[in-house]
Amino acid sequence: MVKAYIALGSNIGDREGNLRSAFENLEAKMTVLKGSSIYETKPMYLENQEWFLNCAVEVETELTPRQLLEFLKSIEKEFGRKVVERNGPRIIDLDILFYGNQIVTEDDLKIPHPRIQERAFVLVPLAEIAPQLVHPIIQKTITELLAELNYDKSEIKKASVFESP
Ligand code: PH2
Ligand code: MG
Ligand code: MG
Repeated sequence: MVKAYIALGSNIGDREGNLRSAFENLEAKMTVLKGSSIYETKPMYLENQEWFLNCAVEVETELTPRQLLEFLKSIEKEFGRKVVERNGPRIIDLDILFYGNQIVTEDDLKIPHPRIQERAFVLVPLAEIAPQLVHPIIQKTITELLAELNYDKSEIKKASVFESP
């Protein structure tokens, strides 16, 4: 069993409903140990789109990184997610952040997720559930990464809280 962290995001339709039902879908194949609050966040990179809801979960899984990726993709597909513009609007986005301490560098699968350290919409929820987690490449904790990131606090607003799993 490996502890993994997954980021969830949605900015189309019933955003909160999408996150909650993705959360339930995850539980079909793994144990969700912790869920962060849900945050409403300003879109990064491509700014001309709706604000996102984002959260992060800690899971325990027997799936390999590849199997986990395929499972997350299958959930995204079930939601009817189309192949969309890079960084553009999405019904649901499920990204692997960490998979234990493992480092994976394949063309279509990079773990840790390469942009964790620049994304407040990932670090803020993650800091709630795993403040002392050490990034296996950068060798800093989530708390440290968040402290080093310059971001506008008004662009990350706490929206609601998952019921504890
Ligand atoms: N996801 C992106 C690009 N930009 N911005 C926010 N606030 N939240 C996201 O989940 C997000 C984003 C690509 O997946
Ligand atoms: Mg993403
Ligand atoms: Mg993605």
